[in-house]
Amino acid sequence: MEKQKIYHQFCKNEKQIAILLDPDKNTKISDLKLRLAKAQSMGASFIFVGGSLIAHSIDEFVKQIKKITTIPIVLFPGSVIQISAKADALLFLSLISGRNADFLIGNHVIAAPFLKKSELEIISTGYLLIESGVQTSVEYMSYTKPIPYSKTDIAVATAIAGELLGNKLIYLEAGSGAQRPVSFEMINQVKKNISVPLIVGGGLRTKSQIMQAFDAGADVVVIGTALEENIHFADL
Ligand code: 1GP
Repeated sequence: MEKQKIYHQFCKNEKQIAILLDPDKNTKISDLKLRLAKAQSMGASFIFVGGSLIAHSIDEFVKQIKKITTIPIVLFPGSVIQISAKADALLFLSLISGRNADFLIGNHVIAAPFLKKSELEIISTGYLLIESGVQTSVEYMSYTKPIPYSKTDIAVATAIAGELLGNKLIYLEAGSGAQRPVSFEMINQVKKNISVPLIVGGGLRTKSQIMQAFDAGADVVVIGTALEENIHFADL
């Protein structure tokens, strides 16, 4: 595969959509086909694959997706067992809003020998969890505290630190199914202070929220729950 092909796609100077598919929530092939058809019609640039638990094989899931669509598959792993060499790329997430060493470097060390041998494109990503009203799976599973909703200055400083440490993407995450998405003020301020692409996800449920996130400075928005709940969501 062309070197850094997927990363170059992230860096395109245009607003892009990623559809998040959880292997455990897309067990029926008919649902998966519907969601991928929707992803295609929305013009999604990426299919993110990941979740908090793992009841189904990631390898099989990636293979199924590949049979249905040519949209690039980017792993968004909740843990080291959510890695498949059959995907196109992997977000090598470092949970830099937290202070749990396992999610900053520990899991990365465990996965590194496998990743080095694989042909996966590895994209270093600074992952910031932002408080969103209720405790989310990411917060619970990672044993980390999110950045408070209104503490824009802390989010900005964290994102800058991530970029200075070499992160190639910054991801502002409210958590899957979040009650409220990351504030548009926070998106705006983080975007102004970094030069790498900015991904925003968690709790984006309406077309207007997506547009506002784009207007505030998100380069890529991630949609998971909204599409799981309503296949007719946001005819973009
Ligand atoms: C979660 O950002 C993603 O990691 C998507 O969140 O499921 O709320 O769309 P939703």
